[in-house]
Amino acid sequence: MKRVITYGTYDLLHYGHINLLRRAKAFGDYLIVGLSTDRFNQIKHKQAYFSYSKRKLLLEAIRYVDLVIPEDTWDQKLEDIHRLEVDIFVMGDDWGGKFDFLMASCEVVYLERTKEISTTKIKQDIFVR
Ligand code: C2G
Repeated sequence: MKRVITYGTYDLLHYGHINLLRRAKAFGDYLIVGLSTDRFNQIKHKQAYFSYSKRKLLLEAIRYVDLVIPEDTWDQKLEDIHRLEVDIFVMGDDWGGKFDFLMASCEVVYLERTKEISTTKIKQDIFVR
């Protein structure tokens, strides 16, 4: 049973997120998502449109996602990986190299981001309509 983990805010869920989750799941049999809490989003200077509970509801409805846990801090990843016996850590390559320190505990994979879509772009495009 290969266990995969990834982290993010996943606000205004879009096909770029789904592409990431589908490819992350393909590395194993069980995918855990560390979903940024509203408090952690403040630390990340991100103002999510949907609350944590709404974003969690959406993620849990995705066939690739097996478990959603709260992401409260930058440095919980190592503890999550050990506690949840994670084999592979996956992130989009906008984070390339940022989490290489986790290589001591699990495989680290950065996947190419889906081009020309982002939560910020969705907000901008809707705003100007
Ligand atoms: N993503 C992607 N393609 C896009 C947009 C996002 O592959 N067009 C990926 C990101 O690379 C990330 C995941 O989808 O792996 C979630 O994206 P965000 O919600 O923007 O995540 P972020 O705010 O970068 O939070 O501790 C890690 C942070 O919580 C990551």
